[in-house]
Amino acid sequence: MSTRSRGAALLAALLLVALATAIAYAITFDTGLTLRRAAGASGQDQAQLLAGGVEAFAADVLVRDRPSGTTQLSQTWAQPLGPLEISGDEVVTAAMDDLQGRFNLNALVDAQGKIDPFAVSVFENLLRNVGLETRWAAAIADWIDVDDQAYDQNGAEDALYTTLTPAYRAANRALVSPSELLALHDFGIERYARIAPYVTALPRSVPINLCTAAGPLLDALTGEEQWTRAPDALRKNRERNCFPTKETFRLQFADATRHTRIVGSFGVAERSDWFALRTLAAVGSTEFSLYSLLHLEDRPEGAQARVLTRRFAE
Ligand SMILES: [Ca+2]
Ligand SMILES: [Ca+2]
Repeated sequence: MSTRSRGAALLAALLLVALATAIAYAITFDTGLTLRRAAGASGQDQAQLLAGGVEAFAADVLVRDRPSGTTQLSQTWAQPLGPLEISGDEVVTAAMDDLQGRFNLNALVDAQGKIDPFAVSVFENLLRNVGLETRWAAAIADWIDVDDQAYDQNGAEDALYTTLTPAYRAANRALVSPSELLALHDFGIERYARIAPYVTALPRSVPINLCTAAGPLLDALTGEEQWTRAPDALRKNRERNCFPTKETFRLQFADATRHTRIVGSFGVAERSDWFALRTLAAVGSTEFSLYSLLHLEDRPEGAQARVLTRRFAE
């Protein structure tokens, strides 16, 4: 064999080895990926099942708390669950929120879809109490109200939104989610994060539960500054019972007219039908988070908690 052909044979052998290595690597890599994918999918399924179990458990807790007649923070539903280790690498964490302890943005308009100026003034108080500018109250009211006329100099309708890039239009209907606040021009995620724990988007006529209403909301209603800076005092009053009861709340008003307007614009209650459940289920390194909107209904056969909406994040 000439030097030349020996060289060619060596090169061919080296090429074959290189190819074989590449193929072997590709096979190993693909098998590894397939295995990981399979493990991920089964972990995901398991995590979803766990979250579904927690949801059923939460619904049951709500039904069990129902006969007490009030919905208050000392009850079982209000106690956060976990982190709870189910077995080895399965962990769940969950917490339930009473949505009637929040300001219902859909109450900014009346039954005809017209802005309720008193409700706007209460929302301005709430914005102020959480450290935001009061001007956003008019903007969100215009977003919801049926007409196309700006409420005041702080209002915003299509005349503004259609000039933006990209252009869009006001919803002019009840909110489906409080996250629609992010549609307001320049509102931004930071303001949203600050107001989000205090607002909700429920049917307009759902009343505020005084026993679970946050301090800044109670203060927004009374027009005073009693609880915003004293959350511990409010918590203490709620350790065992509903506080304030409808009667205690009424007595807080020096001006009875304001109390009547609160009842007229929002309605007040000592129990709730609307709850949000947040569940995080982890199986190994796979996580699954579930948001469930629960509605408690009284039926002839007893109370029942129905899931109206579910949102997932993996
Ligand atoms: Ca409008
Ligand atoms: Ca308007």
